[in-house]
Amino acid sequence: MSGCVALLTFAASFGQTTLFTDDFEDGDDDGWTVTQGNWDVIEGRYRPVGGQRNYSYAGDPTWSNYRVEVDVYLGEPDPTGSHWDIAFRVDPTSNPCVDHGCAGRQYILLYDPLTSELVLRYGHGSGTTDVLHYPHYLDPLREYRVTVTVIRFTVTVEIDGISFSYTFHGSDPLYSTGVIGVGHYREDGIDGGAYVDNIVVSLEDLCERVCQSTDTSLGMPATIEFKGGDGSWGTFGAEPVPNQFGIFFYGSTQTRLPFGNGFLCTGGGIVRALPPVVATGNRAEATIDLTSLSGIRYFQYWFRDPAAGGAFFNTTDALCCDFDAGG
Ligand SMILES: [Ca+2]
Ligand SMILES: [Ca+2]
Repeated sequence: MSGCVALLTFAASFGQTTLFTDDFEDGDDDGWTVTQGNWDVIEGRYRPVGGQRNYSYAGDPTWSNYRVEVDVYLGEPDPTGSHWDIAFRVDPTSNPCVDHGCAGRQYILLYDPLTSELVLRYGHGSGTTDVLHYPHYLDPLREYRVTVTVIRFTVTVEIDGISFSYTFHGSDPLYSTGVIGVGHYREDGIDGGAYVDNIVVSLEDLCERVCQSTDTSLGMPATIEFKGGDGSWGTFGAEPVPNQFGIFFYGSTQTRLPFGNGFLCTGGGIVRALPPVVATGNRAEATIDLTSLSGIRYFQYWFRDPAAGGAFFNTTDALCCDFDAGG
């Protein structure tokens, strides 16, 4: 959740955007790619069918900050070893799978009934590494609603009334985008009745729209967008804007002062993202280094608009981005 406080909001904030849902009630698994074992849709649920290892993924590899909610039914545990996995920011080209020695590049949440632990793990091309063991017993033969939220490099897990977080950093691989996956492992290879269902993936906005903009020479106000990225970089866009040059900039406070033909929405030690950009097709775009930013920043775009007369320049509205969100 963003910590932005919209002091001067004129445009509506973004709502929750659903990226993907599947309740399997249509009886098929269209949109899923199985990389290990077999999965079947049985009685409106997605089930690993036999075998020791089962893995399947779905989604768009450009997904960055998102929340995955899924019903997980824990089947009969295998006394010799079993776990289910929810994977996220999975690189679908890395042959993701459920094994310890899996080469897939991905983040994984799993439950291990032998140790009664929830485990946060990553796969990195030559195996997997556990970064967090969270002791918590889950009853078998029960369905749980699992929520995994990944914003920047912070993962927050909610299940069974508990919640914990971990921030990937330092020597961890930093995967900024990727699809979701589901996995199941049973040493004995018997069908233990496990399944997943009611999967919802929703966009977690790092930024909220604030302040306002005025009509340009194109006859409508220009807006700024956060188009994706993670903790270390972000791509910002502005449209529709005249095909002139402009500069994205940001500051730590929100203002609303007359500025050119529009408003200055950003204050507090303004930083210009150089070099300036030139809009084409009435769109401007820039990738900005966010590495050193923490807390809240307000982003806006300044652009020349000679055809409009007046001050010959204007601005977009602003985005309030919370770089501590999820932390
Ligand atoms: Ca389907
Ligand atoms: Ca269902």
